[in-house]
Amino acid sequence: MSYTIRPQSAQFKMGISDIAQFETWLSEHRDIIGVSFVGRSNVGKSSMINALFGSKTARVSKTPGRTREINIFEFELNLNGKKSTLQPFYLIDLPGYGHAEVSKEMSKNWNELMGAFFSEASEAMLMLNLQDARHPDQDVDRQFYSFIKGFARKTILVFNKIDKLKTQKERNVLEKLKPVLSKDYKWIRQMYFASAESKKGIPQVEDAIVTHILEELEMRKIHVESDDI
Ligand SMILES: Nc1nc2c(ncn2[C@@H]2O[C@H](COP(=O)(O)OP(=O)(O)O)[C@@H](O)[C@H]2O)c(=O)[nH]1
Ligand SMILES: [Mg+2]
Repeated sequence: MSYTIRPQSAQFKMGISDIAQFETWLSEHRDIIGVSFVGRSNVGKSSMINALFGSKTARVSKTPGRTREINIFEFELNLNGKKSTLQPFYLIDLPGYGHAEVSKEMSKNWNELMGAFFSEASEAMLMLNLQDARHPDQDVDRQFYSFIKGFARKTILVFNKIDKLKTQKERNVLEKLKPVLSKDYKWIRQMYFASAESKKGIPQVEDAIVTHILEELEMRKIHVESDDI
């Protein structure tokens, strides 16, 4: 018995950049279960979403920082390769941070949208934070962590683009960073190494998302095939 993300099941619902519209949406979706993606712009959020949910789910941009909207999708799970009877779940692609050359207006909008998300979104939304394996733990990553510090959301950290790590030395840097980040940021539950391009580590990240969903369902006493937990 095993659940997986149902490939190509993610349906785009809407893109929101207006704070009032987003707050309304959040208030109407207090109990949703799913996963939200956040990270520095160009870190590979859209590519990772496509690797996990099926190609063409999210737009992969060549121009960094083009995604200024919150993009909301619904997706389904498979059970043993067939569409499960479980409800749809939510996938939220949050606007990236750390993009140079943003206007004051844009960064104000980012702050409002993200502030609303972290304070009002359902607790059952797992946060998947991406960092660049070759350029981890940047100032902007740390700034983002201080921004979300008070919210202590369930988070997994994925170091993407590991295909770009060529030397043992580069790998060691990451291995050494893991305990430092765990200590500094208690809300990070697990860390993964992955590549949206080579697909290495993607099944492990998928497992983490599915496990999170099944735990949330169990807590709500919704029947899931129990071998899986
Ligand atoms: N080598 C490599 N490149 C990647 C990987 N993931 C994304 N990219 C590239 O990084 C750039 C930004 O990716 P995108 O998914 O648009 O990033 P986003 O801004 O975080 O959504 C694109 O040129 C991708 O092809 C990866 O795992 N390995
Ligand atoms: Mg993107």
